[in-house]
Parts: sequence; structure tokens; C-alpha cells
Amino acid sequence: MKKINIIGLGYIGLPTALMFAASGVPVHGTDCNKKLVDKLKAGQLTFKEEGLDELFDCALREKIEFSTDYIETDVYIITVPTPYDKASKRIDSSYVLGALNSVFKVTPKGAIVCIESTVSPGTIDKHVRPFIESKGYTIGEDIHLVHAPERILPGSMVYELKHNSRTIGADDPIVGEKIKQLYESFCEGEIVLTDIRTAEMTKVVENTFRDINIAFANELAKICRADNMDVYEIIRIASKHPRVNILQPGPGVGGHCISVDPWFLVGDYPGLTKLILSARQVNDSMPDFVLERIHDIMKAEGLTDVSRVGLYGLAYKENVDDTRESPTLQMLESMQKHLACGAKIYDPFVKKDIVENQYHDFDKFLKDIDMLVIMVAHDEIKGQLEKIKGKVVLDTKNICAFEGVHKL
Ligand code: SAJ
Repeated sequence: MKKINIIGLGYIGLPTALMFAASGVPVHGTDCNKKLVDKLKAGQLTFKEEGLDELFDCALREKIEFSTDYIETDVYIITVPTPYDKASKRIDSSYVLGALNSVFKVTPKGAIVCIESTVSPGTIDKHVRPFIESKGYTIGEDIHLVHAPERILPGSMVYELKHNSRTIGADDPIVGEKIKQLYESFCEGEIVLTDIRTAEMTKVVENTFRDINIAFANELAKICRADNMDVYEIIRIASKHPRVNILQPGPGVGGHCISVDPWFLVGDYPGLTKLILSARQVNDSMPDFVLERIHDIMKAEGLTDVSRVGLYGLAYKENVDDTRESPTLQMLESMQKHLACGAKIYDPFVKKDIVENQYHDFDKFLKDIDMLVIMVAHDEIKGQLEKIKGKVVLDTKNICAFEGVHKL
């Protein structure tokens, strides 16, 4: 079997490459970041993720290769980032096109290019196909196109790579079937074959569904706060109904997926996306809602010194080190505008200093604060709740059951 070339070794590409390799598929991983490649070559992982160490060891035993070069082969899987422009809310497909451009320099005729990166619906028709044709290639003859959007949940990536269902969109069902068989080397979930446009849309729809459901929970939290009702109890009981399943309110929706993908639909269909837009706005308003809660609680508890307020959690969610679009970072930005800040911050997963007053020792952090705001429910704090008794606590993730704790 020829090697497959996986291009882009970030949060999605690396676990996927390791999974293929560990399942016996020969893999060459390519990334333009030489430092990252050198680290992987030296046997060091570039981020933390449950089960990734073991998978890395296994892939290394299977002789996975890493380099900044692209190789001549039959199958390329593109897992590069697809940033979006915050102002226009539109996707920037330049990394995908850049990867394709590099592939063209080495690819033989008839190779399959499978794009895993999330793209806004229509991107492949509007940007990718014209780009390929502009290089003199005929799609379906010189190059076969497939879109197999990733679906794995950070924090549970290795498990989900294996067990999730997948979607594969292809122009040619025979090519789609080939790629399906390739993913079946590790994927035990159902693999659904469809066309490219449907695969693009389905991916964005999944993340938009989750965003809307979280927005509903967040709006309920605001309603319940206004009239002193327990939102968690209401969601718990309502969700016992066989057709009701409400997600949990929180300090905001972060990460590079759910807080981004719905904007693609809003950007492309502005007149048709009132619900999707409102959901985004509700979720984006949550860091400011938490800020208001901090204000109110400080007043009620007789606290005046913002520099004695401590924020627990910088990552966008529990048990990951990814801080992209993190609600805490959004809140710090607002705090700087309104409160002149000085608040203290601690996150056991974020080892580098990325904000002012960042701590790396939980006990020291606790010593220097009077009020603790739990922004992220890392397992670390769940095991140390005894230590925070006696502090004024605002628990935005509903993990503390003891008396006197303030909730959203
Ligand atoms: N959140 C809540 N309440 C909840 C659930 C989540 O406030 O009940 C918040 C989290 O704290 C976080 C944000 O939402 O800030 C997003 O977290 P998440 O765990 O819901 O999802 P992501 O962004 O880590 O991963 C999502 C997943 N999509 C879906 O579940 C539909 C994942 O399967 C995708 O592969 C990933 O996006 C992606 O890459 O698109």
C-alpha cells in the first residue's frame, strides 16, 4: 500500500495521521511549521489530548514520517486551518488552496485529494474547483475531489475518531468508496457517502444545531436569574421528557468550531438566518453576563477590590489546553474596558503566560484572591472543591454543590 500524505498536523490532522498510522496505513505527515515537525520527529507531542500519548507511541512504532515536504502519492488528506474573517464573517480558504498548490507540484495524474478541514458550504464550488482548473487540471480526470469533514470532539478525540459516524462527500461514488475503505481502517462508526455540497453543509449544520441548543440554555439562565429560579433544576427535569434534551448554560461558547461555523451561514444567507444569528448573539453575550454577575455579587458580598477576583480557566472548555475564542479571554477584554481589571487568572492546562496576572500554582492563586469565578470545569478543580470553601464563589459551570455558592 502506498503512503498517504496528511497535510496540516494541528488539532485535527495530527490525531488523524496517528490513527491511520496506528491502524497500519503508511502515513507521511506534512506541516509547513518546521518547529512543529522537528518536535514530532523528536518524539514530542504538540498538544495534550486524552489517549494521544499512547496513540503517538503506536504510530511511531509503525514508522509514521513527518516533514515539511509533500510526497508523490495517490491520496492526500488536507487538514489545514480554515480561519474566518471576524469582520466579514467569511471563511479564508487560502490555507486549503495553498496546500493544494503544493500538492500540484508533486502529484501524479489521478490522485485523490480529500479535504477534511471545515469549509463554509459552497467553498469547494466557489473557490477550490476554479483554483484547480486554473492550474490546468481537469477534476475527475487529473484530480479527484473528496470532502470528508472531521467531527471529533476535543477532549475525546481519540475515542471519537474510532467510534463516530463520518460523512464522505465525493463527485464520483467509486472514489468516495475508496476513501470510505481507507477510513474504515480505524473508523468503526457508520460512514455515509454523499456529494460534496451535502457534506459541506451537513458539517456546518451539526455545529449550528449545538450552538442554538446552547443559546437556548443560556437564554433560560438569563430568564431564571431575572426571577430567581434554578435553571439547572428546570433543565434537568424538562430533559426527562422523551423529546426534550437541553444542553447546559455556561460563560459563553468558545473554540474554533461552534463559535465560528454558524457565522458561515449568517454571512452567506443574511436574510434567512434570524434564528442562527440570534443564537450566536446570545452566546456571545455570555461573557458580559458573567461580568455583570461578578459586579452584583461583589456588591452584595461587600467586595471592592477587583484585583482579588480570580478567574479559574483560560481554555475554551474543560480538560483541553486550547484557548481559541475562549470565554475567559473575551471577558478579560471587557473587564479591561470596564473595570480596569487586575483580576488574577489560573488554568492548569495553559502553561505559557498569555495574559497578565496569570498563575501556575493553584494554592498560590487561591491565597491571593477573595472571590473565585469558575469559568471552566477542568477535572482538576472538581477534585479540590474543599479548598475553595470560605471564598466567595461564582460557579458558571454548576460543579459546586455547597451552600452559598453563586450560580450564573
Ligand atoms: N458548551 C456549553 N454548554 C454545553 C456544551 C458546550 O456552554 O452544554 C460550550 C463549551 O464550554 C465550549 C463550547 O460550548 O465553550 C463548544 O464546546 P463543545 O464541547 O460543544 O464543542 P467543540 O467546539 O469542542 O467541538 C465541536 C463538536 N461539534 C458538535 O458537537 C456538533 C465536534 O464534534 C466537532 O468536531 C468540532 O466542534 C469541530 O471541529 O467542528
